[in-house]
Amino acid sequence: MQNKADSKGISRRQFGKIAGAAAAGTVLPGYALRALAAETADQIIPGKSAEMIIHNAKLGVMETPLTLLRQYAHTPKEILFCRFHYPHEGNAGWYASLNPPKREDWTLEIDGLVARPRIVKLADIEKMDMVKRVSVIQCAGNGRSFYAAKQKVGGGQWKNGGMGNVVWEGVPLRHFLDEQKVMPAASVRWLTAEGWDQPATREGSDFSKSYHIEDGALDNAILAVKMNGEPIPAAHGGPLRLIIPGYYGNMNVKILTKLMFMDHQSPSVFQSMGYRFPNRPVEPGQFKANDYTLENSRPTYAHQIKSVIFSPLPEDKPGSGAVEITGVAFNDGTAPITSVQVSVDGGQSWQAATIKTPESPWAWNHWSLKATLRPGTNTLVSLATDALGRSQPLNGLTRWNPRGYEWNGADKVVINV
Ligand SMILES: Nc1nc2c(c(=O)[nH]1)N[C@H]1C(S)=C(S)[C@@H](COP(=O)(O)O)O[C@H]1N2
Ligand SMILES: [Mo]
Repeated sequence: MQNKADSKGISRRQFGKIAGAAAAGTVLPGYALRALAAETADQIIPGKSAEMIIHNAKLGVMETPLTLLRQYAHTPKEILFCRFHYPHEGNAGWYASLNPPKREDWTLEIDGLVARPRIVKLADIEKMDMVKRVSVIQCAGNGRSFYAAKQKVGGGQWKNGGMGNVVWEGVPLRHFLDEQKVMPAASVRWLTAEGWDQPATREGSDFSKSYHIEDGALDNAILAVKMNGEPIPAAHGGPLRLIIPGYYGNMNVKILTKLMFMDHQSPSVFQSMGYRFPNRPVEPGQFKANDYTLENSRPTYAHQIKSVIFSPLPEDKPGSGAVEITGVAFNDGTAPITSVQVSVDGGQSWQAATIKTPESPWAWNHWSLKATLRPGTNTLVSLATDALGRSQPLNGLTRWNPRGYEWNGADKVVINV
């Protein structure tokens, strides 16, 4: 039997195992029972829309259907995609058992190669001057399912809904980076961020991520305390989250507890093995999911330029004739998006869309154009380019990689009229 995820996010094989064990009278961990019982996303993470697409109930991984995502300029917490890496057991359900300390007890530890390691209270961070960053948060695995046209890769089969456009507010990271000035600069090369969540087993790797201290993206990074004008919900990393605008989701450590200044990067598998992209193009079979080394690959840091068609979608069932095609485009924020070309005939002819000025360099660029749909099959394609000349591959499969990251192929929507 195929290990295919059903709507509950548990694979059929897993379901069989869990159900079989239950029948045999085995005591199941709480999270497994709940995963079995959970029908909809709101039962997994309270407050989430029941319409979310569940990729993994046990880990709280869920995607936003585009029909919901396209309705909001700023993605509300109820529908923002969610990704965690550890199941949390407990009688109250995994989300409740994630149970991070209360806001008033929250601290950030600053440690490593600093002259004065210290513990900063969240309350003190909140007294500092705040800045806003409107930025796209996107899982590096967003679009992974499209690689299946070459060869399916393991992991959540994300379509385009593993992203959102969010208003973050917090204290510039620079303030804390200046700490490193007290040590010989040459020895301090990496900043490592760690979250409150812990692996289920002692051998498990902590979710920690490292960044080059000199990395320019850190200049725009903030220690965020607000999301869309409210305290960040725990599911999205509250009360304190590192936000590096323009960087893939995994680099935006949630429920942040620790910043470490180091002369090496984190040994966590999430830094050394996971969330990496091969330095050279690879073909299925040639390079495997465990072949990654620090030398043959790089971390999934900056967003690749990308566009996504929001409307029309097949479920809109448009008729033939005039139609407005809309969508969004974004990149890593280091250069403006200069064009979005759109085709309704599978790429034979192209038209330029009108791009609305984005709210920030890292935010969605909304684009639209008027086109005509004909009876039969209409293959809509969108292709963004930025001021640095960076563009999306027409065929995203050329960037196939064994962990299925950084999909940014020209977006395609097939509409049968
Ligand atoms: N502490 C912690 N931070 C984390 C993760 C995690 O599992 N634990 N997952 C990362 C990944 S892979 C992604 S895509 C984003 C998801 O952010 P969201 O759940 O707020 O959408 O959080 C990142 N930060
Ligand atoms: Mo992710």
